[in-house]
Amino acid sequence: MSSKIALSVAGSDSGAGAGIQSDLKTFSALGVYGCTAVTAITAQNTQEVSSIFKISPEIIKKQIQSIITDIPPDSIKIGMVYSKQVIRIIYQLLEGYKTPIVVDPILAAGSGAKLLLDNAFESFISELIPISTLITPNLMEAEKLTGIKIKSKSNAVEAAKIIKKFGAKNVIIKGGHFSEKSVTDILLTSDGRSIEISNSRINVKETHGSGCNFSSAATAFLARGFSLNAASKLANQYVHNALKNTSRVGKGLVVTNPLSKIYNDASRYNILQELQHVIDEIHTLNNFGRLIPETQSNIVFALPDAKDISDVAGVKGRIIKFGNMARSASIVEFGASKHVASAVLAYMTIDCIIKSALNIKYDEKLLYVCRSLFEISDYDRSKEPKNIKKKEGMTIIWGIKNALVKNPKAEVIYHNGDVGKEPMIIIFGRDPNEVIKKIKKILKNY
Ligand code: PXL
Repeated sequence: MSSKIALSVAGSDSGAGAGIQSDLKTFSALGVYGCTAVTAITAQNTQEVSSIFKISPEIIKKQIQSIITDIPPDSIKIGMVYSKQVIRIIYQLLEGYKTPIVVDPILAAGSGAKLLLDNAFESFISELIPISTLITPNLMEAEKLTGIKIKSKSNAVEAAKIIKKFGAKNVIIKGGHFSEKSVTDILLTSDGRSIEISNSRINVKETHGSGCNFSSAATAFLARGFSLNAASKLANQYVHNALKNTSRVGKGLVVTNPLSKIYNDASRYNILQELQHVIDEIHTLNNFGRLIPETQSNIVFALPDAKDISDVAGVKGRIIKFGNMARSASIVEFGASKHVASAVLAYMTIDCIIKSALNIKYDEKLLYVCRSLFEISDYDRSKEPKNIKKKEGMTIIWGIKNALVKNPKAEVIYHNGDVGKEPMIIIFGRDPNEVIKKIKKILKNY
């Protein structure tokens, strides 16, 4: 099988949160064969860059030549270059080279260490920017390159236009450092259009690695043949996921996890499979139909690090009554449940071992059975503060948390309903298998 190939021309980060090490993780995560040309060796961890070792331009030239003569890349990323001699060599080798080149303008580390020497700044602008198909500065880098203070999106477009005048074909100014609720990247394309790429903001402090993740992901998507617009959008989503899954590996900055997409995709598949398995079993259970409330049932299963309902799988269209039996209305899917998924997400904020739940109807006999078999708790919807009631979808979250204050071990949580709201019982478990075992016990005693 032939692979798409990406080459990273960048510095080594011994802490592996950024640089060459991180680029290889991203290339691999996105199914691209990654090659490298190391431009400098940094001795660093999550706290500081303690030392930078220069690599001779001759060796850098040899590395790039070795790759392009035998493993021709489908795209190239240029990261830390450090000196003007290195820029010169890269320019001489890659000017006119017919492959997309993504330039990540790495000027300084998060800890402040200079990763581009002051006397290399001019060459960066006159030699590296003109060979870039796409350049990916963050706000501070765009300010430094252009001398413009970027306070608004229109300032960012203005800065992008200047960088384009320096010779970059396409410019994307990343919006992570804007102090806004959502994050908007500004892409200025080769045909002069400015496009906004928005995503919700992940609530993390300063991280190490996200810049490298973005540029290497864009490089990987370009290698795979995506258009520049598509590659930019996909890279934005990729970084969003990597930021959702940061790790504290040292005492300093947290590092992003560029492999999170692989882990997430793999666990998403397993979760759908496990859930479907249990739903098949539900279809065989006599009398399950007797447990289904008017608003129908759903069974959900959340990813271990679920953040919102898009991370929780459930039955699309819910589980419906079919005489005394039950049938699922449609397929299992992430984001298919709102109510039961919110209950699990609320539970997970207090005890993340619980990742699955099923809602059944409320009646006195069922409540009696549940009470005799399981740890149980409840909440009173009429006691819900008005400001929470007003917010769509907040009641269940408030209710579950309240019930868990009453009994932190609750496996079953119910409420008696409210005006226009059907009372309900929710059965919780670590996974759908555990939930269905509880349901079988209930059915035996009902
Ligand atoms: O995050 C930018 C970056 C890129 N490349 C190398 C680095 C850093 C930041 O520290 O060390 C080698």
